[in-house]
Amino acid sequence: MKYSFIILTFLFSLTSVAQRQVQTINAAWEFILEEDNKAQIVNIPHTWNAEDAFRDGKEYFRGKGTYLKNIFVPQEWEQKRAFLKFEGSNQITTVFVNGKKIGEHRGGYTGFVFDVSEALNFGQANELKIEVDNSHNPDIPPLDADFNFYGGIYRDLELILTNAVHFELENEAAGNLLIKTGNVSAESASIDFEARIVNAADKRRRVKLEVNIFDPENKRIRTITRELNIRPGASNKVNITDKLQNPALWSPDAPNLYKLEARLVDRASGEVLDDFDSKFGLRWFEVDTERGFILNGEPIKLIGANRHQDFEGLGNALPNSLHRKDYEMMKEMGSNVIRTAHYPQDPEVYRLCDELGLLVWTEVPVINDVTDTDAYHDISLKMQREQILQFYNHPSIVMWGIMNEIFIRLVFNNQITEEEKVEKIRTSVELAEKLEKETKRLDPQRLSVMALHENELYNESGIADITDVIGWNLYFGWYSPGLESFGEFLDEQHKRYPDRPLFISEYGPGADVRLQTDTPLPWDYSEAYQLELHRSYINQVLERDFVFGMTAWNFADFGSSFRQDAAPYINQKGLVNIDRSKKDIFYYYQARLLEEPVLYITGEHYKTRYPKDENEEITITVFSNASEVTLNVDDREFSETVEDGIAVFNLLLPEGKHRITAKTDDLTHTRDIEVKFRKNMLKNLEKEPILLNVGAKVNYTDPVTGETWISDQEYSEGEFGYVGGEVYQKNKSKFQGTASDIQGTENDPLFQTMREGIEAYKFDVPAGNYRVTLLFSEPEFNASEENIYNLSEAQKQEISGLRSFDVRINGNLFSKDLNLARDYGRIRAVEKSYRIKAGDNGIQVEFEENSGKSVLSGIRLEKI
Ligand code: GCB
Repeated sequence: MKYSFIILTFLFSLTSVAQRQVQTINAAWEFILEEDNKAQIVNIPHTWNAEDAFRDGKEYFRGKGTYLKNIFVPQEWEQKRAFLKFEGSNQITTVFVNGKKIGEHRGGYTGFVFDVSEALNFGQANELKIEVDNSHNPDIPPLDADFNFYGGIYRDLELILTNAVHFELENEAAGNLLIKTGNVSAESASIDFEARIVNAADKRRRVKLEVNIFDPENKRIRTITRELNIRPGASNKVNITDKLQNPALWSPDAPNLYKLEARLVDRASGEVLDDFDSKFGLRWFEVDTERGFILNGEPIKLIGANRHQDFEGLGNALPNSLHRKDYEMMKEMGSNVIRTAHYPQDPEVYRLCDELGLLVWTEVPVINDVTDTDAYHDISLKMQREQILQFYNHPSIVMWGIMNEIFIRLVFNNQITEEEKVEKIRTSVELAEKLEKETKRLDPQRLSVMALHENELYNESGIADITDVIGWNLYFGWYSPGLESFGEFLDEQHKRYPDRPLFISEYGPGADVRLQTDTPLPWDYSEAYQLELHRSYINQVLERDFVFGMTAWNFADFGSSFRQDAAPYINQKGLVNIDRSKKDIFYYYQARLLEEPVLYITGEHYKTRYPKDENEEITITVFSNASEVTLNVDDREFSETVEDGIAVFNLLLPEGKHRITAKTDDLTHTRDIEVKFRKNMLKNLEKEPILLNVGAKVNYTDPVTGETWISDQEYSEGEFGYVGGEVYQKNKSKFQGTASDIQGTENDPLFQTMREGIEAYKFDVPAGNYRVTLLFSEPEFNASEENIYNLSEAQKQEISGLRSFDVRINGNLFSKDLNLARDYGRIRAVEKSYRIKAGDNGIQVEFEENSGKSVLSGIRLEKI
């Protein structure tokens, strides 16, 4: 054997009870990544992309990883059946036992089970080898998406031991047995339990199936038995139906759960051969365009969030406790609905949604594009079957999603011919029809749904008419202009398709807690703009009964390797950060959604304010669901009425520290803030440097140093500021600045925004010694990763021609022919400090262009 193994011995007590044994085998696997071929010991849940997806962007490793482990198999197992159960492994998983291939599973988001019994050697060590491959595969969804396809066995791995006679495990349901509930009303509910029993022994077995049902108080309310004779090698299906009177209904407010326990008993010996249990819930629902979503006869507006399954530092390999934390937080936020975008999530997730009372839209990862092959279509269907069968019993699930934005690649592909386009549409519509049919065949009761992006093609192609309901992913106020256009779009859709129940499956802007302002704008990544957009969307949905709900994009920031937002490789549309610390907007949802009193002064990341002087107001925003909020600032008191969960206080405050206390009848919340006047900054230079976020309208706070780089300002006499130039905007993008991963810094937003063509930066300081630090980065040159010395003459010429300027401070030429691209390379943070002796004319930093335009990203002035 090539590698040294850790031998694991399982200590089963096989003598007394002989029913099913389930245990995780997560610990200490030897792991080798194809890329480096070095062995290491890892624990499952595991991914090999937890770091590189956030470091290397699109280049994160997609390929093969191999997991190895030796397990000791006792002689007693010879009479048993042994299974490996994967809750999820991305994306092709191949299992070998003692060198023999057992099977392969394709698809990274659903569970699967392999029967390994025949390959085991008893009374000795057995080698388990699991190969996992997350390479791009044109036949496996997702083909392309705005999230990372982290490779590895990233959910729990279990070893299951059963008797020869057992409930079926090795099928698409991965061991789940279906509990179908029907005709649910306040008076009664019918239950149909479907068990499939396998006899892997070589003789006929006489068994008894015993089913017990427990009510939400855990009181046994039913015992039903069936006697069966099962031929060797056969699998028998048994249905047990029952009717319950006056059921305790399941709902977000009262998530009542029943439990079903099934046991297989040997009729001769009385030995328990296998067991299965599952919770289930009783509720009914419908949706219509007039009254919205109706749960147990009552209309309920669905408001919540989407959720991706990754976490800072862990990729997608989360312990159950972190899944739990997310869902508890979403409940705490006031959500009653969750979309598990864009794929089935950990089984723990659905259990939690049942327990917490969160309605669920869960979907298969058929997203952005479709491959026109049988293989692709078939695996999409298989994924949907696995999803439905594995999570069938969860009362929280109300919608099965079949696709997300399936035309988005097509729409943005300008290389595609008209003919190819027609073919793409045809295969996508065909797949949607097949998925719809399969979904309804397996579960006629729940709603089918697909999510669309803002494009007419969904209507024209007819794809939007396939599922029961439609979800629109709408980004007005972000990718498309105008917050109000959101409602107009919905009204227009409703007018044209009055019978289509609509849901807003995604909306939201990027927001980075390091960026703050009182005067927000789209694409400034400020928390204030995030509030503006969410407020407007909630209002516009609440005004429209034909929209039955909405889920914000996204609950948490998540990894996306191609993204170049304010924080590179992270989609920052989260209501909480990727480490789950809360953004202010989280509390806003509480104020809008919770019944219990809420009061929160915003600005957890905005504690220092920089008005010009005592005549410029600062804004204190308070969230509450009371009708009025009182604010005590030092010894003064203000009152404001609450509108849409917000009380806005525009205050003139003196310089210094202030304690702010907000009060409602029920609650008090206090926050300390500090006010610093810009007009006094030059005077205060002895104590504190001036830091400017040049070319930006937002303040940037460096979380490591705690320093704030204040928004830029134009020079006026006696003050400081820029002269000339304009805010840099790359390729007319919406984002002001260059949305890039700036090399050599964690302070990307500071270097992403800049002023171009700037003539000077001036500070009217008194005479003295100063240090001026200039922050630059070349925004244009980001095509080549090449080492500057390897470039061809032509490339060198091109770079040299980009921009060159001289930096002169108080008349002294400090930097001649500063050529950022040539001297430092692509989008890289460059800081240069200069010591200055200022006379009576203050400090003037001048930029003289030799070719192209000058740029400046930031400036720091210190007295020394
Ligand atoms: C969408 C996609 C989602 C993206 C999101 C965004 O419409 O469905 O996967 O992450 O937009 O942030 O652009």
